[in-house]
Amino acid sequence: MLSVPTIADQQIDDFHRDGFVLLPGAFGGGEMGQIENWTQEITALPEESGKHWVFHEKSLKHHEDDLICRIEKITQFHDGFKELSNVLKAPTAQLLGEPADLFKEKINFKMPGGDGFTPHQDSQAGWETYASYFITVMVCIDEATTENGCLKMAAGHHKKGLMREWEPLNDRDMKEMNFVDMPTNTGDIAFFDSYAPHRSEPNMSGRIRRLYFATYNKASEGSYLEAYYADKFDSYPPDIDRNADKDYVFRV
Ligand SMILES: O=C(O)CCC(=O)C(=O)O
Repeated sequence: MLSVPTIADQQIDDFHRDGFVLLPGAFGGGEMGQIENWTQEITALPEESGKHWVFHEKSLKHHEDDLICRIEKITQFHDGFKELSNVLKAPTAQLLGEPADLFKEKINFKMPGGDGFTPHQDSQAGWETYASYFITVMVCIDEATTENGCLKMAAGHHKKGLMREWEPLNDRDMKEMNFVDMPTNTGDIAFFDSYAPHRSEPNMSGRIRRLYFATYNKASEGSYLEAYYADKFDSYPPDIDRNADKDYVFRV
């Protein structure tokens, strides 16, 4: 059984001031051993239509190499990740001020040669079609460093709200922003809101960087996980369900 992380009052204040907060060592070694095993299990499952969603990318180090970059829609197919996404609800509810409902979840693999993420606010990816506000919890599976592409956060700019939908941040948006590396160790967790600007660099090191992300909305606004993935299936399905004649564009 995983423990349920708790956010201290000072950390709640920090979250509201900065748009994000880091809880070092929220999960212990034994718990992270389990999460590591679960990650290996989900990675080893065959890619089948109608199951968890697997996405690939081409390595930036060796162009022919095919890398898994992301696995999404996991909890329905893995009891361990179901437990993890459940225990993260309580601390997220502390920040939301009410119960949390799971909206989406994924593991970003960022293997050696894996690409980074352009600066964005998560709600720019059309999330406000479903609910007004979201909090994402990041669980650090592998140590994330400057070298292997840890998250970089710009504190305080979440207060400006949503800048623009379906487009990442541009130079004008970022004029006043200072993106600072948020290196994390295995077992650290971080919470960030859907307006908190963030980015990350490609992983040109030799060390894998897997981070699990679970996103929640206020339960009073409804349950959207099924609707979100049904809509996303039409615009950006997992690789196994792609039509070779169609162009799929990752926008945010
Ligand atoms: O995995 C990362 O480095 C960043 C993830 C991210 O920003 C996202 O998935 O929206």
